[in-house]
Amino acid sequence: MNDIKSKVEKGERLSFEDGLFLMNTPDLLAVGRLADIVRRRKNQNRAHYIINSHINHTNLCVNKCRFCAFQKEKGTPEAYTMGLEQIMSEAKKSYHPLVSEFHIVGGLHPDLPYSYYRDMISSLHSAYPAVHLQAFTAVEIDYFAIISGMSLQETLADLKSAGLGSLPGGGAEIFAEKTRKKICPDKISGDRWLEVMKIAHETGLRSNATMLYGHIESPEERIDHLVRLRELQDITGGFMAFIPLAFHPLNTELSDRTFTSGQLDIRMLAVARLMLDNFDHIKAFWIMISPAISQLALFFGADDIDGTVIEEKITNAAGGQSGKSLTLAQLEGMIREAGMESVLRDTLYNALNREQPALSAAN
Ligand code: V47
Repeated sequence: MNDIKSKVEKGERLSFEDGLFLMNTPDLLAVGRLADIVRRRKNQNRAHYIINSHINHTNLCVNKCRFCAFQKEKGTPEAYTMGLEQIMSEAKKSYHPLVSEFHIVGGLHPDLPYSYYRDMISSLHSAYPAVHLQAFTAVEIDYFAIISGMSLQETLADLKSAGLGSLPGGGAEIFAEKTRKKICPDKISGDRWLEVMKIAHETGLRSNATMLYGHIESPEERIDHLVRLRELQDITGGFMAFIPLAFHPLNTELSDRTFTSGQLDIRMLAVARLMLDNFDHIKAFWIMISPAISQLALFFGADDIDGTVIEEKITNAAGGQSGKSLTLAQLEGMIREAGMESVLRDTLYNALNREQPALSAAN
């Protein structure tokens, strides 16, 4: 631990072995103290939150991931696909002038044409030009390239010209091939996920990155995942935030697994903060790990607790207990009570003026 401490204090990069040690040491508080040094170096006393709304346009998906409770079969009672009008009406329902982001993720629908996704983006962008559209994981982008017959570059550039602002970090799951094949055999490989992100960054679209943990992955695979993200970030610098996603087992094919523990949730965030020395932000997504643990995470490397969210369906389908939305006052209260300065941000981490958000930063 002393070796690692000295590297952190000098701002030196940690090795794979260092990461594994941090993943396994019983001294969680020591890991947290080191993560807090990096957090403060990068973000001082600031903790970020955003006023956003999630739109999940369809739960039909040709990938049948074993960890997913959101995916439904065509023709079953719970299957749904929103038409463009319904998407616009969902957006209208959740919109108010403080909303700065629509976060849009859906399944890989078996039949919809590429024009559905392009129209969704251009219609939302025309109706809400000041709202940043963070939409479509790398997995969805790869699928759109297939159904449209365009290259990845063309697909991304086309969506960007329609109004796409950035990519969320989903679909990364765990990169390690053996485990990835077991939990999501139909999904694109980890290497392909990284390739899509590389091209997105080269196209001028920034993105987030995630990792699904707490299923059947090993500590080595978690560190391998972080190292691969760090390597791509060295090349492109396009990632904004890393978000560890805690596996929720209910209604999934891995329902014999337990929910993640508080110590693992906190440790994952702290180790990510220490390993991802080239990421500016580590996000504790309260929907996945509860508002209480997210608040504690601010002492263990996290500088962001995501947002109001309004309605999220993916975690909810798999037994999420944290509810569907938090108010602005609740998010601010959590941060202030932790002794930090709450910063209302937009998707790209520009600070917004709470009274006049639309005037304070350009999307
Ligand atoms: O890719 C699916 C995960 C992701 C389960 O970029 C599950 O800011 C837990 O990526 N238990 C989609 N997780 C959501 C996502 C996301 C969320 C919040 C913020 C951002 C961001 C991105 O949800 C999927 C998958 O990894 N997921 N099923 C489950 N049972």
